[in-house]
Amino acid sequence: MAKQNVSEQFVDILVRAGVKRLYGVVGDSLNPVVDAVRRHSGVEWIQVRHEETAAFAAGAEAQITGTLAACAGSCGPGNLHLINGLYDAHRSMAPVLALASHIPSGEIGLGYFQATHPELLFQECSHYNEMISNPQQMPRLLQTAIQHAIGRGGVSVVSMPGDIASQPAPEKSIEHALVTSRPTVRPGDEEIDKLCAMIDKAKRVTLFCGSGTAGAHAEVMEFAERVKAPVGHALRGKEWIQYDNPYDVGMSGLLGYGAAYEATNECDLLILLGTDFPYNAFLPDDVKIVQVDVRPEHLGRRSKLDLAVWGDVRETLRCLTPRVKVKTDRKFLDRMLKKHADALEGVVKAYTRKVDKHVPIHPEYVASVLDEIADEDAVFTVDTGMCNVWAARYLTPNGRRRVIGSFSHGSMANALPQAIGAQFTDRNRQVVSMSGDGGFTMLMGDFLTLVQYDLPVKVVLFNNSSLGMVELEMLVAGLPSFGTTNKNPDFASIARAAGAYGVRVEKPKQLEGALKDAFKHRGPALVDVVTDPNALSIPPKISADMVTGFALSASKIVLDGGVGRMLQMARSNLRNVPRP
Ligand SMILES: Cc1ncc(C[n+]2csc(CCOP(=O)(O)OP(=O)(O)O)c2C)c(N)n1
Ligand SMILES: [Mg+2]
Repeated sequence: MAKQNVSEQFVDILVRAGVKRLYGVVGDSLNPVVDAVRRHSGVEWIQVRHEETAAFAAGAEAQITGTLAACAGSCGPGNLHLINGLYDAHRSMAPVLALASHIPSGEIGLGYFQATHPELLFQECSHYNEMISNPQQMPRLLQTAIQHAIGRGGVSVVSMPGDIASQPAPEKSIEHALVTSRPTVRPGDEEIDKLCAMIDKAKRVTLFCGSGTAGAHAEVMEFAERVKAPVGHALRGKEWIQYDNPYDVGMSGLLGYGAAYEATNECDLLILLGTDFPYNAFLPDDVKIVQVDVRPEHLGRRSKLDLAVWGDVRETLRCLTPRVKVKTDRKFLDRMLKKHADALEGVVKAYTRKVDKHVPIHPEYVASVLDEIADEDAVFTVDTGMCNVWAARYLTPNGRRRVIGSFSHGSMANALPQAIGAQFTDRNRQVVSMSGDGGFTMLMGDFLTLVQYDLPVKVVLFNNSSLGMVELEMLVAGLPSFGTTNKNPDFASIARAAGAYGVRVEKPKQLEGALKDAFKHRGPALVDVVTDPNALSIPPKISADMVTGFALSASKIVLDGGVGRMLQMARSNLRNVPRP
């Protein structure tokens, strides 16, 4: 076999680690690697218009497949543009390998054109961040980077000067065995014993679930049944745990609804399952709390713990469930289920508006129609802003749909680039980008990527000509809104001019048909829905102390809007509850 250069070996190893495509923008220092990609049949170069898109797309791909994805940026500005998307991938624990190509090795530290220090820049958004300054570091350095990204779940950055990338690789590429999946982590016997004893002693157990419950739906349900526990969730746990869940008491947090807050605060033992829920103001400080997490560094960083259990949720529950005593008293569970249904009922009553007639179109109406007509296995990507609220309230999870957002990093403009990454994993799956007008225009250049690759992503634009979420924040803080209006074009015309399908919807009665037509279209499509900027989920009456009060609780009150199909679910769960 002919000797490889460093770039060829780099690409070869990525392919063996399961990477199917490399998202990025070409540039001199990166050219040797891009050339190696061009010559390798196992990997595709995906040309985006902004490197931030590359990183978001790779992060989404990794979140959909659970396997390594990759992106690249050329030296200096090219890799600086990656950063925000990499922060998001890292905080979403998505295994992503980023190649930050670097200025010529002989010029480092001398203020050369486009000089930066990638080893400093990417420090905070990676588990591993090293430079290849000598071909001898290959292939071990890249393998180590890959193991970090997969093993620890997050980003690894490899920076590499262009001149090193074209040098011969010293060792020929051996078939090195790489870790490509994570192990199951079972807690120690002592922890299981202690946890069993605590559960057996407790009278009212509540489970609160995060994204660590992915793949553990059956185990959580079985455990909840055994100990008669209400099950609440954080936003990132919703897609994994809310469906087919007779113990569901809703979501806690700023966008929360239902009785999750009550269930987590009125129990005598709260078990946090795979959640790094950040808002500790919503967690109780006077009940016993146990946290189960596969990442020991997450244990106890949100609340005081009475027991810290290092293990993955599924494995922990598998050990635990047969060992805890069956509880027969459903009083607490039934009371919480009732509270949950009542809470949703109350909200629906307070917010019943003629949304199907309201002009400008109410965004909640858009979200509810979307939920009705989208495929059972659709992927929704959701922009940070009010779209988060609509997605949390109106998208009905079913175990097959996916909902991806920037839920931990909270960046705008995530939805379109994440939709690109999601769609590349499967061109036949419906991918819907729920975009805000602010978010969409921030990385609008990459709408052209949909056209360039004929990706059938459907962009549903919640066009309220406003940075709505921030307007709401200002309202809650008692500030006049300022700097929040967007002067927007007709986005549908822009989409059509770009070569995509584009339609503008201003009347509610056009909405369903327009969405269905766009979904039927085989290529990229944009539905520009002109939504009401004043249609935030504001309760009919806001009292002065709500506005001037603690911002968190005030926003929560303001955000207590519609609840979509959740009410039906809550009602059906109540069927099992005996009437008093
Ligand atoms: C990169 C970035 N800049 C600023 C913010 C602060 N921010 C959060 S939501 C938001 C407004 C989003 O506006 P839009 O996309 O139109 O969505 P809307 O809330 O109007 O539905 C802003 C400015 C952020 N989260 N990320
Ligand atoms: Mg907006």
